[in-house]
Amino acid sequence: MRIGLILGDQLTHSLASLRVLDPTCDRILMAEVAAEASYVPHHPQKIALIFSAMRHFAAELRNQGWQVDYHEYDAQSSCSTLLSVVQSYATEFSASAIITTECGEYRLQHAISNAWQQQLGIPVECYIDDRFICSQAEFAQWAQGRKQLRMEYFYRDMRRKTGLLMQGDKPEGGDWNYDADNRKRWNGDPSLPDPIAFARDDIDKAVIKLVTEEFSHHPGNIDTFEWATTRQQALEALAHFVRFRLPYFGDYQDAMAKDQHQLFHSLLSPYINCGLLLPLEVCQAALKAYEDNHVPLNAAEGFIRQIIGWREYVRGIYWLNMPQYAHLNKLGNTRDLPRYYWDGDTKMACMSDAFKTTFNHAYAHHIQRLMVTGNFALIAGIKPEDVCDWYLAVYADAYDWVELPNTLGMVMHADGGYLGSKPYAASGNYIHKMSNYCSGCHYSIKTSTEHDSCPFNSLYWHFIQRHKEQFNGNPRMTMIYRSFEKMDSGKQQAILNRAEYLLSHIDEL
Ligand code: FAD
Ligand code: DLZ
Ligand code: SF4
Repeated sequence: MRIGLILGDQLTHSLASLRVLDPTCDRILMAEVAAEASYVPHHPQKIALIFSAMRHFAAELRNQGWQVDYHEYDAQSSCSTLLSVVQSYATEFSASAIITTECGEYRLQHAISNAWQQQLGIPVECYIDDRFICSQAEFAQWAQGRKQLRMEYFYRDMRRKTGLLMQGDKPEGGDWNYDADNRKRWNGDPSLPDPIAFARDDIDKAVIKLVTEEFSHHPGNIDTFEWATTRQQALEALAHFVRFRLPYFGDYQDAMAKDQHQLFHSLLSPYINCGLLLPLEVCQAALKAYEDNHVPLNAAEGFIRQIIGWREYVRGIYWLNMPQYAHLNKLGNTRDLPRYYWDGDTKMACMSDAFKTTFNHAYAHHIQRLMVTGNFALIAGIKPEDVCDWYLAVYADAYDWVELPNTLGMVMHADGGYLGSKPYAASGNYIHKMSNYCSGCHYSIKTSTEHDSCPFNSLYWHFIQRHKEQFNGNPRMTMIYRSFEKMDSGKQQAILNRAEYLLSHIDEL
């Protein structure tokens, strides 16, 4: 008898390890444990989503005839780690081997591959997670010998590999990427569809009660829990997105609006990441909508690019570079994460709105993460490890393999430009152009040096000046340095003084 361990982000019926196991003689083990639920203060909604989806998945497996052992969360349990639960069941059933699928976190994968076999005294087999389109080995091969890794070229290979939006060997419509068409500001038109809602069953209710009792000290509200917790519901969320939001996804992908956290985004990442939906089936649904003339090419392409492009690319980078990647800090940042990242209380309207959706929904869309909270952390010089811990804790879709490269690489540029060629630093003008935040803000977007000037405006130039040595030679940044040099020296100094003041009062903004 073998034990198949299924983790909280492996809730897929076609999972590699499930294909190897035999329901007539093997057993499945799933476990809610304190070590996984508490190593960062995960948002209560993230824990509730994972626990409830795990319990529903276990019930589905039982219905299919599997023997499932399920360890429910118990703060008093002597089994507080995955290893201790596996140890206890392996002993109870005299298991001959443990069967696993590659997991999403270096920390756990390293322990499973390198220590568990010795600790358990039985073989531990680990199968490749083929829910991903590009395996770790394939990515390593793609990266080998390249001077620079760039998502765009990787993405084109994934288009060729999957055949998605391809006409023979040519991209549909003639171009690979329609990103230039995806930069509209949203002014209320088209109107937003109603969000999808799900009925809560007994499993959901029991989990929400448990999480309320055990994890209310973690940041975030549980009362506003709206996530799907079964594959069936996740499929409904996919269909709802494709029907109502995907048509405008491309146009408004970069837009932001106060109190509108979803806009035309899918909110599917938590389901794709925990296994309720497969990345390829999500892309195929978008492709079909394009083929049926329901959505334009820039919407289908933009959406598919995020999944077979960015999602697979960051995963490749993660596994190629761990564990040292997690400790990179190539800009030498030393500042602590400001208080408002945890309590949401700031006078900056854009940041306040991003925190509000984060705590209420365990979600913020990509541009809020990248250009608001991320941009601020970058230009204020916050320690990358603190920023990464925050993103890992507060979002329902956050798993180390995807959160870390996005935060440390894309946002914080702490890998020195390995993942992306240029830091995504911006002044308040970018936020003003893409949102309606600034008109209702305590700070003035129009100025940089006054006592009420937008903090982004001076911090941006402080960042640019502070890292002149690193970025001066970057051809994509030449224009930026020129425009600073063109300012008269009095203005330059006033901007830098204002930034210094803000940095020394950073918790008060
Ligand atoms: P949509 O805008 O509808 O996009 C569709 C899908 O594309 C997403 O569901 C997701 O699967 C994929 N996708 C889009 N962008 C990315 C990307 N950059 N990397 C990987 N997949 C992408 N995404 C996570 O899944 N988990 C994380 O922990 C995470 N942390 C992030 C941290 C920072 C600092 C930043 C800037 C981005 C992070 N992202 C993360 C990427 C992205 O912001 C989210 O995938 C997206 O906001 C999820 O919302 P959605 O499903 O509505 O996405
Ligand atoms: C995120 C998470 C949480 C909060 N809790 C559990 C858990 O109790 N049991 C479990 O198997 N998985 C959990 N997860 C997902 C894990 O973090 C995930 O298994 C690792 O990141 C490895 O991929
Ligand atoms: Fe954000 Fe500055 Fe606009 Fe205020 S003025 S909302 S701080 S960009």
